[in-house]
Amino acid sequence: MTTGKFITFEGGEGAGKSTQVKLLAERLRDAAYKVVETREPGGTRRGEEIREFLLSGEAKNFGPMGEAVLFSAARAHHLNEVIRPALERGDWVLCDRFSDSTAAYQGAAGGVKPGLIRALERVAVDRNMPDMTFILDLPPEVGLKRTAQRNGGGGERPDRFEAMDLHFHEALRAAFLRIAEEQPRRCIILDALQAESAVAEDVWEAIVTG
Ligand code: T5A
Repeated sequence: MTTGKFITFEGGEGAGKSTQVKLLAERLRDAAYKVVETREPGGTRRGEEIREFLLSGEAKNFGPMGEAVLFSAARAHHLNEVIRPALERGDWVLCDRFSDSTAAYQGAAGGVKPGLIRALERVAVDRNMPDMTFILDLPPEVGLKRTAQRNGGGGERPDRFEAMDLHFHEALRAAFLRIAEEQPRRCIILDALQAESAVAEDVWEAIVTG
């Protein structure tokens, strides 16, 4: 593990992506690697503004295609400002969601045609696909329960996508599993029903075995 890698974490709501980004970052730093932790949408000041616009539901009227364009615009900026410079320095980049989320949320579950999703990916991502993607898989009911608990037992309102019905979340799960099946060299499916520490061990094993 001499130079940094670009690692993304994907999956449905509450699958444990943020938790695993943090745990892997700690482990890599303990091993003296430089690590950039980031997320999508977000990662830059402008990206965080687009995040707020999208997750508040204000962009919902643009429809899934308009939202896909906004996610992709934020992604192109994020790649230019944060991800590529970090990789050029030799740092590791751990990103909570990336282009597979657009393919699953706006594409498979949102109804934007695969050709349009691929065209957006070509424009926004080009050859900067992740080296490795962890797909955290679990039944959507479990993930949504975890996010509701984390959001103060229902005190905080669900965001634009958490608020979608179970059918949408089941379509997401199937979409992520399909992506993993289509791109087995890049994607690793993890059982996200396991304890945090067990998921972290699976992540670490995949990292060290390359
Ligand atoms: N989106 C994003 C799109 O529609 N298109 C796109 O292109 C992109 C990039 C982002 C939203 O935007 C959508 C997808 C999303 O809806 P977000 O707030 O970043 O919004 O939402 P998520 O990425 O879904 O993140 P969450 O914070 O909701 O879930 P995580 O990160 O998967 O889960 P995490 O780690 O915060 O854990 C949730 C809770 O579960 C516990 C944690 O302690 C926490 O309380 N937990 C576990 N409990 C039991 N066992 C485990 N193994 C656990 N792991 C974590």
